[in-house]
Amino acid sequence: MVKRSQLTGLTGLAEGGGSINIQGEEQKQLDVMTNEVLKRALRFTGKLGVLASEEEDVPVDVPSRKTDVMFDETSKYVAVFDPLDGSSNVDAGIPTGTIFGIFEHEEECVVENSSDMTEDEMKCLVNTLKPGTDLIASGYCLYSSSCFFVMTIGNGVYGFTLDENIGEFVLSHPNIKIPPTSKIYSFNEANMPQWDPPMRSTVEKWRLGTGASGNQFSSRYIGSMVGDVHRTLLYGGVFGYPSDKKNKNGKLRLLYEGAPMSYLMEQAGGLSTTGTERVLEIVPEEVHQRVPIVMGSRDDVQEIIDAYKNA
Ligand code: FBP
Repeated sequence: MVKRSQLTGLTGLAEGGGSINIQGEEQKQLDVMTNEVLKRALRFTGKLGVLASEEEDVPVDVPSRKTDVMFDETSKYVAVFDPLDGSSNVDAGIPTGTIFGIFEHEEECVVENSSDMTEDEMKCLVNTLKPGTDLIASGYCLYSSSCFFVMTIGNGVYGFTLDENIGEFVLSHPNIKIPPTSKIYSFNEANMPQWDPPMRSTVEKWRLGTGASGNQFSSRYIGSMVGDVHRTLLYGGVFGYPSDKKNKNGKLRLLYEGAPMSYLMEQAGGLSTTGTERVLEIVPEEVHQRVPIVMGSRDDVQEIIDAYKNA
């Protein structure tokens, strides 16, 4: 759909710009369509209890019907996803992607329901607001020069490339390990003057080659998290959207962007921090909460952590 969007008129804003998601963002047609496709595909598995998406206001209960072909009484899961990350770039043909995370679904989760939500809605929420350390799988699909599928089920990170001739994702990057140090940083530098001093001073040192590794860093930034994380995993580097005076919690969403990508990064031997906290240990309070993120090559991210500690 993404590749043919220019030909099928699936470009531009949904409902001519009238469709706004709970975060106040104008939804692209492709945001809405990709969300629908993922919801249907996941529901069809018969294994899903709840799903939470960037494009859904609240977590959605997915009661699978006994008639569902693959209905399965036993193992149930919770899926959290960003159906089309970087969608602000999609009409210009710049890489975008889908990010997902999978948790166990606790059918019998106990809820103190002090809100006006129904019992079921509350159960959905409780089943969804879990820290990244509870993830059992995560990954992304990158829609770019090639279509890449990169995932972990907690035993290393594996990358596949779509072979459109056979319609299969073929293992092309077994056991991805991110280099411990690097020469690439990837941030929206326009926000740099607003960054916390430890963050700003470390990146300034990297520019001058006076940081801990002595490496002279270069800058790469696509503006699509999936694209920037994919390059960072393969080449090494530090990507992020740190806290700044304007956005105390940065821009990226913890549940379906930060945690799934941090799980991948740690499984590949990298680190992911807010500057002061391990992203995977943060327990979400809201489905769409944002979190400052700095992730990538272990020694370089550690330099940021140390800068915050010393500050
Ligand atoms: P969505 O497109 O899913 O809302 O994601 C947010 C995002 O586009 C990330 O992919 C990217 O890293 C970041 O925002 C870019 O933000 P900015 O344009 O402020 O640099």
